[in-house]
Amino acid sequence: MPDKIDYDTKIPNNVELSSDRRLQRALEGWQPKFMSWWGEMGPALETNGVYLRTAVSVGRDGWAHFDHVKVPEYRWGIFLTERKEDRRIAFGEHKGEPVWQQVPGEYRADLQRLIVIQGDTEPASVEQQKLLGLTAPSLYDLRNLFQVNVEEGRHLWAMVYLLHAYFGKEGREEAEALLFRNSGSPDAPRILGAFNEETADWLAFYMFTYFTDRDGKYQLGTLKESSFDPLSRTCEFMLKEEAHHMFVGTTGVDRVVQRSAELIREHDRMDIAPRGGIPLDIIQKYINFHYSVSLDLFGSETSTNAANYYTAGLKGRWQETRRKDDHQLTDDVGVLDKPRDDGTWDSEEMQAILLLNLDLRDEYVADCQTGVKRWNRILDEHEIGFRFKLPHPGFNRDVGINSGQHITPEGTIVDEATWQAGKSKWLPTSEDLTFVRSLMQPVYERGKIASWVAPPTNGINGKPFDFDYVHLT
Ligand code: BYC
Ligand code: FE
Ligand code: FE
Repeated sequence: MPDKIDYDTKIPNNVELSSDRRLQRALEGWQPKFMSWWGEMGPALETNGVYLRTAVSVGRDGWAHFDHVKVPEYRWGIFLTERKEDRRIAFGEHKGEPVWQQVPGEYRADLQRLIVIQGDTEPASVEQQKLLGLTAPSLYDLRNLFQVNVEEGRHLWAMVYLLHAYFGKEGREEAEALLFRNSGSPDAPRILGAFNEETADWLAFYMFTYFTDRDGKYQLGTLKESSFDPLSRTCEFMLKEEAHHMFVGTTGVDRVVQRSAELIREHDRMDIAPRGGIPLDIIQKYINFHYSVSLDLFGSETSTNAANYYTAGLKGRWQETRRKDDHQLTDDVGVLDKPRDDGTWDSEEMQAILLLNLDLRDEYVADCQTGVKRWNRILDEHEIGFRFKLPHPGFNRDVGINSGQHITPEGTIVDEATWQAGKSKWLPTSEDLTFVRSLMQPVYERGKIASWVAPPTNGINGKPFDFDYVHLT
């Protein structure tokens, strides 16, 4: 399996695509459909070259090459990490057996479903971010948006490759459907809820890349453990790209908080909206929204689907191989906090294997806390008493045991009237959204930046902030 990627072919790849003519033809048939989807649903802003990274190898060092590229000419391709000889199944009932290079018939439907759900999110996010290029706060940010977009497009390629290569006619049909469903479409929406929400402004974009791309990181982490080796290797490479998406989110929110804190100090008032900054309570409402919507992506706290995927060896736990247990979970128990009808909380002991979605969500929540800590440190440095908080995991939920309940950010179970009365304090109101949108004026001069966000401390690939990251037409 070559480490280097072959760029001399129509579809760049390191899977020796040219040795399988049928597969190559099928993917070359899908390629123009992808391109017309990109043209229609991809970034609305036309540019004349963006400073993008392209994968040159899948090895540990030096995998990326940076240059100005015309976005529709980006070389999307199929990149899997190298095969590990003698890789063994790490969990479930097949633990210890060699991993699978083909799809076992009995798991075909489940594996296909997992791949389709994963694949569906990738183009969805590109669709959600379609208009953001029209209002970027700097050329640096514009470049990062396009980088994220082309890589999510490549993640779609990653899943489509698996569908074409291993799932026959049904797989090819699912690959078509991935271009047919659209974010927010009333008739053919994307599969998961969060991917039908709008990403209407740049604060939402930073929050999305912090909270929602982070779900992607955790889900890919569990699929990387899969016994189906091609899925595992694909996800491993996707995770390398994902690191930049995390970076865009973390530092994006950092920079908004930094700028707001500066304005609060400068004008000695919390209401910095008239001074062109985003008030901290609006940032907190955005956190509440994006975090709660992203928690829905983990599915129900108790899930027989997840238990079956685990036992079958299709989807593992976060860092499965580092866990110190039998990796089968036949006798293990866990605890689930449940809201009671009388408005109090109950803890129920359950089989751990039924709580795997919750197990992954707990890992995710702990990771999200690190962002909140960073943002509070910025406030602290500016001697501002306000503190950001993640809301209670039951807050504003549509999936799992808390859906249908009204739970405040503090975790109090309340009635409908109290919820309605509190909502405008907890979630962005239409006035908040209109205000944030009013700040979104494009700044496309080299080295300049919008009023509501601080410049980054470093540029991309060692370049300065005022580098010409994007050539506009
Ligand atoms: N919306 O047993 P349960 C990313 C359905 S993000 C609507 O709890 P399970 C990215 C569910 O289908 C990562 N429906 O579900 C980020 C089931 O239906 P059936 C994406 C939902 O299967 C940013 C029923 O409810 N990857 O990569 O344990 C930018 C019972 O549910 C939802 C993956 O998600 C929902 N939110 O868990 C770009 C990995 N949740 O069977 C990209 C693949 C559940 O009763 N997917 N339902 O008809 C999975 O592992 C699992 O399918 C889920 C759900 C974790 C999503
Ligand atoms: Fe992705
Ligand atoms: Fe991502």
